[in-house]
Amino acid sequence: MEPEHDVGSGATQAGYVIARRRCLIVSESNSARSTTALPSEEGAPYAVETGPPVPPWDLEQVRRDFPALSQRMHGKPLVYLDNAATSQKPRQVIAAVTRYYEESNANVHRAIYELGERATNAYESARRKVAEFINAEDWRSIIFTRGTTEAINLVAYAWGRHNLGPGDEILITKMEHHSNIIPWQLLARDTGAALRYLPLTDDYTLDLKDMSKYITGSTRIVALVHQSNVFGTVNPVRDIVQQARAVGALILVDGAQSVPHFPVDVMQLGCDFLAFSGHKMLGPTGVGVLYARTDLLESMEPFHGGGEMISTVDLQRATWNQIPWKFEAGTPNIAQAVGLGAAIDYLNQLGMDRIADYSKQLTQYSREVLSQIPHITIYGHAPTSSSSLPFNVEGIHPHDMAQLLDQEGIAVRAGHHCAQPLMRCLGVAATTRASFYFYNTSEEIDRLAEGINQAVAFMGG
Ligand code: 7TS
Repeated sequence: MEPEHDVGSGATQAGYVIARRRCLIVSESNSARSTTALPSEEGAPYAVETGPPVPPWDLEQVRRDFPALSQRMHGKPLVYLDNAATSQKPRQVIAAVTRYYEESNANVHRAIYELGERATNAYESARRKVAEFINAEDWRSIIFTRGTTEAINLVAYAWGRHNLGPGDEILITKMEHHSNIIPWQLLARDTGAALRYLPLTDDYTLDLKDMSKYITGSTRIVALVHQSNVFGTVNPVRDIVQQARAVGALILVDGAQSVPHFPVDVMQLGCDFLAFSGHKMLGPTGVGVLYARTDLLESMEPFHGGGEMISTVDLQRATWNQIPWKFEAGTPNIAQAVGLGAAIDYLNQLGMDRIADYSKQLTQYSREVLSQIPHITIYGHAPTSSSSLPFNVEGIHPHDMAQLLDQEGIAVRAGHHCAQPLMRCLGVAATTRASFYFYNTSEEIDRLAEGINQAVAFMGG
């Protein structure tokens, strides 16, 4: 369905120029730094230079589409900065789900009546929208799952358990979310394959200089995150795809954080699998996507058994439905898929390029503002990183920080962010993380900085 208004109309190009500077973000504590003057590239001190980003759309109008954002928490206007965990939902998505239940609800594919046809059309047209959104060549490449986690498990079970054995290697990275670690640990345990990790550099980007040591003739699959849920770092997937191709390995990309934030084109990436979640890109919970090359899907065994995924069933045997339905056992999340379709319409109206630009500028601005706080450590500083800012303030536990910020109506996440191996690389058990989306404002970032300063004062810093 269409948004109720043109969410992209009246756009002005963001008048925000990122000044040349030495990277402000440190991997060590900022305690030695002046709170008002930061080192410029020439070594002269300067304060925040760039100013707040100008959104390329009418931000107030966009925010009115998100009912949850206009609430108050503890008497203060909500500042929602936990977008890496899940995004808020616009009215257009909520309305699409409601309308589906009011006008089209029936089970899909089997009904020989009009209502059933409506449900099937709504569900299958959402699949086509997803295919177009990530530039998949064939809509049959799109499998609806519950989310990224299920999509990765699908590959580990339906491909991995039938194709790997002792002597084979699975390569992941130290930057992964647990969803892209545990399925491979289980697969390695069950098949005898080895699980290896691409290391990180000192500045917490992927260390690609000895890639040929890690991507070898034994590597059968490389599974890596496109954009880190902790740092927001965007990894150079295309380079890694080329290396993997050279040894005949498959590539799975965890797109849980990338697909919501910038244009992702599977043809351009050249990956074999891409997993992502609807709920992080304005869609409902309970729906996600596995994109996979159709020839791989044809050759793979089913994941779950049950209705919908079969063609014929005998007492001892069965044959499988065509793809993609071979991988969608049972009644699917129909309304949620319809909601995801509406979410894609909304994102397309804004434009994924403009979403990416604004997110980047917002993240840059937050780095500048937060890096002026005494005794703060902001982790990671890859130039490609966006949408996420993990930090700690000396002497304040991240959970205390999140709780104190909550009192100010500011929602951030504290913990290991389901990335314990990465936390170990950082040498910490947890961080506080602010993560942004296109509906966030620079004023909200100013409030975050103010909230952190108040927390420091409260804790006697
Ligand atoms: N991969 C990445 C990179 C993620 O960020 C997440 C969720 C997942 C996989 C799992 O997605 P799901 O929809 O299947 O749960 N990340 C986060 C987070 O950073 N905080 O809460 C969930």
